[in-house]
Amino acid sequence: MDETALLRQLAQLEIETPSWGYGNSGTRFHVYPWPGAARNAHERIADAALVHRLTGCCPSVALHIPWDAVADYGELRQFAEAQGVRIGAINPNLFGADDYRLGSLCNPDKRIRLRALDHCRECIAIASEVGSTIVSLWLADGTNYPGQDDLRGRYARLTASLEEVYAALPPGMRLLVEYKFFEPGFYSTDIADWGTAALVCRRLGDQAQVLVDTGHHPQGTNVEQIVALLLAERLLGGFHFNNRKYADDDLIVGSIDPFELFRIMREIAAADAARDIAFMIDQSHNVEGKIDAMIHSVMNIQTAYAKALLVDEARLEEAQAAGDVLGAHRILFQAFETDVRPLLARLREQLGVSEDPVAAFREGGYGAALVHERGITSSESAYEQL
Ligand code: RM4
Ligand code: MN
Ligand code: MN
Repeated sequence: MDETALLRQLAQLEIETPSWGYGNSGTRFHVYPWPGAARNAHERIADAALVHRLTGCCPSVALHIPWDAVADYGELRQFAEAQGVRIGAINPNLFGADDYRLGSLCNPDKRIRLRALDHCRECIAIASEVGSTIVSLWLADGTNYPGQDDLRGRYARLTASLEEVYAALPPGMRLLVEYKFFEPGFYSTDIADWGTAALVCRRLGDQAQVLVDTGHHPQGTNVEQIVALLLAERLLGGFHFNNRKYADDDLIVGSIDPFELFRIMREIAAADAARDIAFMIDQSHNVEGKIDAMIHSVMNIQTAYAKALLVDEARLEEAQAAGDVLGAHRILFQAFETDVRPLLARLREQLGVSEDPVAAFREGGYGAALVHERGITSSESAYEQL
């Protein structure tokens, strides 16, 4: 691929950032307030818009309802548009209420299942109102002890509930079904893996696709193979990017294992599938600043994708067909080892942003301005509202 074609492909990569990545968040043990962190939906959207201005490639922001609930979604949409971004995926929150102790859409109590269903319908309506085409569903449903509930019964409730959610989707709206192998359920999780999510999506129809959160797999899982299979089955809807060391750590994507991120993006590049996929970040920044961490994450995804586009697919195919194991591996690895910083600098020049957007944020006085405007707060953060 020549440089013009490479730059065109790279310029098409759009990354959605999450509102909840801009507020204060923490572990079970403590939330450390970050000076100037966003305190409400409007401020979170404003931060996402700042990230877009500095990177030129993050034109949308995902919302979590009710963390980002407002009285007037038309006004919120206008606010976002005035800031230069649009509202992206709407994430129903089916874990932040006392009722959900035994689950939401899989709860044994029909009244609670209906409450969860109503919330999903409300999120679909919100998505329509703000002009979004994605509802992104993660269920915290599961059990803690063998015998606590009937596993087949829970699966039956899951599919019946999701069929109701699916029936409420307007044409053109997609339901992305996320999976996670454990937590908060420690014995069973109702959508534990990509296979379950894929089965459920198949059952629902074309508007349902799988969402791969890169932090939601057991240690050592070959995530890029999951991506390859879902792509082959046309079931890959999008990503929640973050990185993990041990479990669902929600660390900056590419910070622990940039090679894994490269391998994932290479599957996308090889299938030429970027335009059909929602690239979203799902991170919580607990001990670091939020905005520069988000920008750094965006840059890591661009770096991985740039390297992925450099894989010499023709030579690789030849080596594979010839059974040249090491030769094939070296071709892949050569792309990973390439320094793509000059290429990305040219991309950013074209996008009209700094060649180092993290430095542009850090040296541009933005942090100090936000502290001046918002002060230090620990009372209205997303996670604390739980
Ligand atoms: C979950 C999952 C969801 C996210 C919540 C906050 O682990 O990743 O996508 O919305 O955390
Ligand atoms: Mn996620
Ligand atoms: Mn997660």
